[in-house]
Amino acid sequence: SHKRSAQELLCQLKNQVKVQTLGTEQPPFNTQEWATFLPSLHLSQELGSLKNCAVVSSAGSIRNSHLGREIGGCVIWSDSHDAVLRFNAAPTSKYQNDVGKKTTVRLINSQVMASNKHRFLENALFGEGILVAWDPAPYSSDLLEWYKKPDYPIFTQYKEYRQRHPSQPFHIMHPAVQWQLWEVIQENSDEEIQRNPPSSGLLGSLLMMSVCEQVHIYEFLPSRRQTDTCHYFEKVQDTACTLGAYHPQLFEKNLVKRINQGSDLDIFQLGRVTVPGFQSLNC
Ligand code: NCC
Repeated sequence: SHKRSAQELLCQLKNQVKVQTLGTEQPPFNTQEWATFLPSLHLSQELGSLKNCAVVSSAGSIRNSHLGREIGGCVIWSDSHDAVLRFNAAPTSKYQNDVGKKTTVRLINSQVMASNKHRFLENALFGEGILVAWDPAPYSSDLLEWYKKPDYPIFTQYKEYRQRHPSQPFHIMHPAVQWQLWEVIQENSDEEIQRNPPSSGLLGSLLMMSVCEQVHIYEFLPSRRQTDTCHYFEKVQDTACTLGAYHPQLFEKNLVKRINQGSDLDIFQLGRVTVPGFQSLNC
């Protein structure tokens, strides 16, 4: 079969993956109750249109990268990115030298929202920026089916959080996004991949590509600092963190490698991938 070029792949992503958050248009969310919880603005409206954005993976290999200044967000540093996206419970405090300071968007999976470990409802770490939650919904993306039986209790936790922190913007990603993205990964892989949703890393990258002119993705493709340490903020060692067990991470990373517009040296030295935002593409 024809192997798509970088431009073709980018256009396929732009046209096949509609990055959207839940609104009150569709059942079961078209109720009075949900209208009080779900934000009135969609995420793209809330973020507006951004120029340079950064996506910061949680990989252990970002440790000692000194990428903090480049990623930005500190008053005494120049702000090289207009928006920074981080994942799950990844902290900035104590790691600013390597991961930067500000958090504009935090993408969290429903497991994080439900686990006791992260104390999601109280932990101040989740208080900065716009929250976006997702849950591994059934492949059908049928909203009712998902609503009755989410993988983790995303809806109860979401409501509880909104009640406690009513002024913080908080969106839920539409489950169709993960499966549209999964289809693109599968269509561009030689092997049959497991039918599990892509990792937060790829979902977050797509999210930023849908609102930014250009996106830098840090330490998603491993640099020369590659390590078995899962996260930059924990001591846990696990090779599956980088190449994946549940998520089709190997295939995700191959896809990102193919759309990278930066050099291989940037990946090797900085752990940096550069991709255009959808608005910068002519397709
Ligand atoms: O580890 P996690 O991911 O929170 O990492 C966020 C994203 O960073 C990229 N990453 C991370 C570590 C690593 N060594 N290499 C990487 O490239 C990945 O792109 C990853 O998506 C997730 O995707 O949501 C995930 O969440 C964790 C876990 O639920 C949370 O950290 C909360 O504890 C999952 N781990 C487990 O279930 C044990 C992980 O599989 C995926």
